[in-house]
Order: sequence, then C-alpha cells, then structure tokens
Amino acid sequence: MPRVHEGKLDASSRRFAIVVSRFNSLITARLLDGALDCLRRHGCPEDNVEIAWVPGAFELPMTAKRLAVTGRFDVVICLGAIIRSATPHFDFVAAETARGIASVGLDSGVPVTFGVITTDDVEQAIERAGTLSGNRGWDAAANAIEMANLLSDMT
Ligand code: INI
Repeated sequence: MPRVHEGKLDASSRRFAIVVSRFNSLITARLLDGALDCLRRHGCPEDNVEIAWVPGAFELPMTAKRLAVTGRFDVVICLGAIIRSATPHFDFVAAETARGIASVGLDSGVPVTFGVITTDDVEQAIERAGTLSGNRGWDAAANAIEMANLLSDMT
C-alpha cells in the first residue's frame, strides 16, 4: 500500500500569518474577510492569527519572509489586488509579487499561499472578492490550512 500524504482541512492547532496589501483596499479588505471566515470555520482560534498590512502587493514578499522566519507560524497567507487599469506597471508589479512570494516559500520552508488577484479592471476584481467568482482570500486560506497540515505530516 502506498503511503499517501494529504493535508486535512483542520485549522484548530495551526498558526497563521496573513499579509494584506492596503492598495485597492476596497478589494483586499474583502479578501481578508474571506480568509478570516475560512480559518474560523475550520476551527482556527482567533489568537492563532496575526495580520500585517503592507502598502502594496510589491511589499508582500518581504513582509511574508519576515513573518515566515520568526518560526511562529505554520503558514503565511498573502492577499493583494493588482488591477491593470490602475497601473501602467501592472506587469512588473504582478510578476515581481508572484516571483517573490514563491521564493519566500521555497527559501524559508514555510508554506506561503497566493491570494493575490490580478485582473484587467475593478469589476473583475470585485467578482473574485466575494461576489460572482467566489472569494480568493477564502481560497488562499483553505489552501494554507491544507499545506500547513500536509507539510507537518511529512516531517
Ligand atoms: N500595488 C497593488 O497592490 N496593486 C496595484 O494595482 C498597484 N498598482 O496599481 O500600481 C500597486 N502598486 C504599488 C506597489 O505594490 C508598491 O506598493 C509601490 O510601488 C511601492 O513600493
């Protein structure tokens, strides 16, 4: 029989850091609401969550790394909204944010989930922040719970 690793969706004994971008806060505040709702509904005590606000998505990786290396968290959740119509340097900000967040997870060994939405316009962002297409913050938190349990099961 193969030994199968699969992260449970139980957040009751895990510690979570959430880094959230203030840029486009109309959207990111909804992503944060979704993430907190998901953690709570999967049994996470409020005291097991710390939240750090950063100016924009570009600052997410640096802050996620600082939190990851403290050893206080099983997983870091990054939340942001990068909207093409709002910036001529959308591609640069989006690419560096994604690359940076991936590096934090690989370099620190602490899983980091990607709850950054990248859209062409505000309407698409609203759709992904708790309306037509669900809530990417909620999804990033669910993935964080799964990854925290999966990696802990492998040690
Ligand atoms: N930051 C975002 O989170 N979303 C954006 O859409 C965005 N735009 O439009 O430029 C954005 N820019 C700010 C950037 O993330 C940094 O905070 C800023 O460049 C300072 O380093």
